[in-house]
Amino acid sequence: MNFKTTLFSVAFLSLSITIVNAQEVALEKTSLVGNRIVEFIPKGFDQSKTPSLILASEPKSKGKAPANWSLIPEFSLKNNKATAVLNLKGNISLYGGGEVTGPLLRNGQSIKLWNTDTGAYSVEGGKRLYQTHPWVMGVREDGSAFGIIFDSSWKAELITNSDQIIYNAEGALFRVYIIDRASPQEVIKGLSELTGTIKLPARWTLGYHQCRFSYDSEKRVMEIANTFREKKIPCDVIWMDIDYMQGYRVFTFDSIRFSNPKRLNDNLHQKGFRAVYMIDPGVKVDKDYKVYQSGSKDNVWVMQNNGKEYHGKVWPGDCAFPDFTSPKTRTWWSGLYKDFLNTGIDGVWNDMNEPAVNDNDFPENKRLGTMPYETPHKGGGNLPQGPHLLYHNAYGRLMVEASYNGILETNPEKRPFLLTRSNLLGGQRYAATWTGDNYAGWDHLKLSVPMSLTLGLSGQPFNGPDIGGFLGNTDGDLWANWLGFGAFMPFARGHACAGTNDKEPWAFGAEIEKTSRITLERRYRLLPYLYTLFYESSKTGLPVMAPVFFADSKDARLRTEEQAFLLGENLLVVPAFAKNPILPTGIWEELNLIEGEKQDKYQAKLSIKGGTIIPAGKVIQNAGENSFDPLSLFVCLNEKNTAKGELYLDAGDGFGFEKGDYALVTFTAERKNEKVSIKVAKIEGKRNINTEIQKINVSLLLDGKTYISSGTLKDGITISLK
Ligand code: NBV
Repeated sequence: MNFKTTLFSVAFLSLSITIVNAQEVALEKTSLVGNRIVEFIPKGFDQSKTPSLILASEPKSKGKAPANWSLIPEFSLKNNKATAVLNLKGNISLYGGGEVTGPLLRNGQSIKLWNTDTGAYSVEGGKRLYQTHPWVMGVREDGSAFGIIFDSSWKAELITNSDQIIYNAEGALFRVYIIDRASPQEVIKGLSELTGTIKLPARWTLGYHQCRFSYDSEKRVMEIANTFREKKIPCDVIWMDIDYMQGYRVFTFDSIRFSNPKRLNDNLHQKGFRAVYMIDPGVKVDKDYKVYQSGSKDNVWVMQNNGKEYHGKVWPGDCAFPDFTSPKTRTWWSGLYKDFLNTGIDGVWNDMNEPAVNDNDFPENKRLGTMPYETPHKGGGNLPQGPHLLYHNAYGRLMVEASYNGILETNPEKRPFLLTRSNLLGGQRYAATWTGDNYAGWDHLKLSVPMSLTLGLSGQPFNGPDIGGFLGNTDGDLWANWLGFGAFMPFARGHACAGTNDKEPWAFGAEIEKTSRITLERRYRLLPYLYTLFYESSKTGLPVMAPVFFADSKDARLRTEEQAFLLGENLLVVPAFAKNPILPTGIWEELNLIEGEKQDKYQAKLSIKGGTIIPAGKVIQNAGENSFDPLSLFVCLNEKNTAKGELYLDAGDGFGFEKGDYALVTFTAERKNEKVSIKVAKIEGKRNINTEIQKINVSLLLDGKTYISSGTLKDGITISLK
């Protein structure tokens, strides 16, 4: 045999082995578990090998799958690794996959599901990010849609070809859920019926957030806070990144630079700010450090197969890692928040929880950036013992469950605010998120729109990018452009990496400062609308920031639009950078909120959809101030000369709303001849809002003109068009 034939036969042999090894796996059970939601269980599926870390609760069978159900996954196994394939018929637009780089439309894409610290999204060409969302939604030509959940946290690859969705897991068989409904919106609702929704966040979390790695002393934090107030630039939150800690030890404060966190937090509160502090999972291995001592005593650490603690390097040097798969560990972790939060901390930021480990001193072929795959996790409760390969993608999700519980237990009268870098589909139940370490460049500015949209289409509405770009220096032009539309994203936070230039709204000179003020004033005027959207999202799972095709899922033109976006379904946002955006048809009227915005080249263009009413407040400096003095309603009539809109309001924090202390007000408008009357059609909830909303100003936007009038909740408002 000459050399050539040997090579050929080796290649042939491995090819035939591949084919022989892949075994088809039949379906064991198919059942209806919700309104047009079908569960598929392959033969041999074993929950002790693939537990569900995604679903909010165990689905209950409601009978057989509909006889004409057409979407049926095919399972196979190769070397004990499971694959599921969904064959697609027709022309389908694919979306989802959670946190991804690349286009909004996912046809012809593939991603790796292995949560990774990926500065500038550079690892594997951006195919592998910080989070795992084994979820794809397909929209058919007729506007109907379906979605598929691969209920697994094993390391995996998700391929979205136009004719096939393929999920290759590096682990055991898993269950699949398919939702098939009349529209993408109904499919997203189905996703949240299975995986849960966000909890209604406190109102202050919807304000502007200012962050930097790091404002490194109490003095600097107060300088930043005071500057916002002096310059009258609205802001609600200042963030404390890792440098507030004592030698990067979590749950400690630097004894010199942050010697009195209570004083700092009190001072921030006095000025109408909230304080959010970072907590990482790695706990410094230090026998004199209380957290390490108590964790060791309670046996909470991830241990290696050889019985020794697993140690990995992170900011503080060698760290031990809580094994969050164990309920006992999660309880221990929750308990750490009490003293910490009692210094007056309002919110928590969990970072590095992929978990990221710095193994740069390892030889290149041994670097994993996290724990070795075979590292065992204890499990407990519903979770079996299992290797890191199974639990890695759930590490951040289990951490935020423990953090969330600790925050709530410490302050049961407040709504927890938690931001996480890593998560798993379903983890929106515990934490908001941001899109990790982007960089200050035009490509990442533009990418931030499809990234946020895709997270929203994957069950996580409360998300946003580091506005301005985290890595690298930012110039005024980039900053103002980014803030110009970033201010309309659900989570709006400016952030900056250590060693980069100042990136606060005033850091780029007077012109950009003015622009930034206008932008943030626009966001703050829209807080009543935004808060209403978050309320709706907490009920339905619908995205706060939605793709333009949500305006008409039958309109094929809109399927690729990823510059413009919708806030809710009634407000269209076209960023200043957008070139030839593809916009929905029908009546849309331009909405202007702040004087000077129209002449400002950095501001996104806002338009209201015909048939809708958008509630707005006045310009305030933080979300705690009275916004409804007066309440503004922007009205845009449809072809039938009517309009409708909702306003949700409550105490802004706490859980009184669950007992009825809220008001969901429905406004309607109707034109008869030359008169348009606007009235309250319905108020749901027990909150008395007559003192909160005394006066209402209405702006009717009609054919490019604005008609103004005012009135009260009780009497309504009439506008004469003459
Ligand atoms: O804690 C520092 C940073 C943080 O500012 C950033 O937002 C995280 O994504 N963190 C990552 C650690 C490493 C940054 C190079």
